[in-house]
Amino acid sequence: MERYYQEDMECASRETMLALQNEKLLKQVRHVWDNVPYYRKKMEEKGVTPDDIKSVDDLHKLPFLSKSDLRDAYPYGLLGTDLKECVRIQSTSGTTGKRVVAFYTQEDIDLWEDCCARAITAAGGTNEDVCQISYGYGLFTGGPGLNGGSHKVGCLTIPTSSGNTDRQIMFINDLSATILCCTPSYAAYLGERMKELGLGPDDIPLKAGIFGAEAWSEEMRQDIQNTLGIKAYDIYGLTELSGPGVSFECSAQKGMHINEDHFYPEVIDPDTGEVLPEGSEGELVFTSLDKKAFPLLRYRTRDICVLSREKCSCGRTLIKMKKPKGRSDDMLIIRGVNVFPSQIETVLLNHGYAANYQIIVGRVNNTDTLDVRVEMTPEMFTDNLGEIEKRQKDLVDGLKSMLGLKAKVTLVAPKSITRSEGKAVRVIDNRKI
Ligand code: DLL
Repeated sequence: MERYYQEDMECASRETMLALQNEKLLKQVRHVWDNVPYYRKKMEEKGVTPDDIKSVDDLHKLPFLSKSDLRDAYPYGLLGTDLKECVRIQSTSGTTGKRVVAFYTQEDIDLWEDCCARAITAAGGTNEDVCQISYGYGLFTGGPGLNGGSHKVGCLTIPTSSGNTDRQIMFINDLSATILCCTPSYAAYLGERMKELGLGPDDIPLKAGIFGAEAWSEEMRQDIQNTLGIKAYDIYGLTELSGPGVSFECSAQKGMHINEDHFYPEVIDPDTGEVLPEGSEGELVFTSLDKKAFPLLRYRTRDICVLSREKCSCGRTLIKMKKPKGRSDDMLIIRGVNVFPSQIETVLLNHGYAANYQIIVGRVNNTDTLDVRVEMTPEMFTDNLGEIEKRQKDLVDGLKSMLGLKAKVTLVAPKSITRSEGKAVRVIDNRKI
């Protein structure tokens, strides 16, 4: 039986949801106009006032916000309340430029944790479960967000944070953890380590995993499910909008339901900004409908995705997004061809490899080069050169048919690629260095 955390919202009729979204949007636009001079100026430049926005159909009139706006407005420029009403900040890892700092009032945290509680409940979680949270705690939103959701559901919560893999495994077994929350790459690593310790899927008490924060392929899901003997659910979110729980997967495991009573989604053409019809692939844009401290309108995520209102077997009516293909800024352009790391991952896993790989891009004599280093699994490990060459050629062919590009493939020994405890870094683009 499917369980819901907030059934009235998760299964609302289309009319109820739309009426709520319209009501919240009008209030939110007024709130931003009155309290966020940075965005008000953008609206004025576009010649829009709150009176022009009567429903979500008018959203396209509003200006976009992008990561560069967040950097320009750092740290307080997009704050929608007095600082004394805020109780927390969280922040992105910010590999380039300034970090994004997001602010929360107590109510903002409350609705964020509700979103995470919906995700945990959709993965089968109840107050009888033990939920181990191996996302990082601290400025990263993964640990704190799911921790709050787990409390709301009433699970016994184990806040291990990431790292110290053998201790993670000890807690899972000693305290009979039934739900594991971490990045998919860390889940794969935990599975690998358990295997080394002689633990098979039937020896582990886990029944479900809630994995997100990075793009992962359907093939990787199968792999993790088999190794850990669990059902693996996807979860999506970003710091700018609160953190994990913007959308979450249900028992159907076919895309994530967006918590659209809080986050209104659009898909746009990333080049022209034009809003695309449902079912088209494009850049996801979100409007936070009720966050007060950091109320972003039409925020461009750079995630490439497809929305769908197809009826879902779980009974939820919340709109769904397909697995994001990756970020537009993760997309590599190699010899003029668009390549997402997730496409390479699909080929590798379809050929029996695990998701331990590195993509190295370079340029020689003005031509881009694509090198894929992938680990052999312990079962396929061999020093028979003929065998290795045959395997490499199979992968070159597989990548050619997926990408339309010739790549160089190098098979490396098991465990020679560094494991990640958080978001995996898979691409090294030497053209940028
Ligand atoms: O990664 C929040 C989060 C924590 C989500 C835990 C899920 C679980 P940021 O560090 O701000 O926030 O990174 C956000 O990560 O724009 C996507 O590009 C990517 N991302 C997040 N979830 C998924 C997912 C957290 N399920 C950025 N699939 C987003 C693919 C994801 N990409």
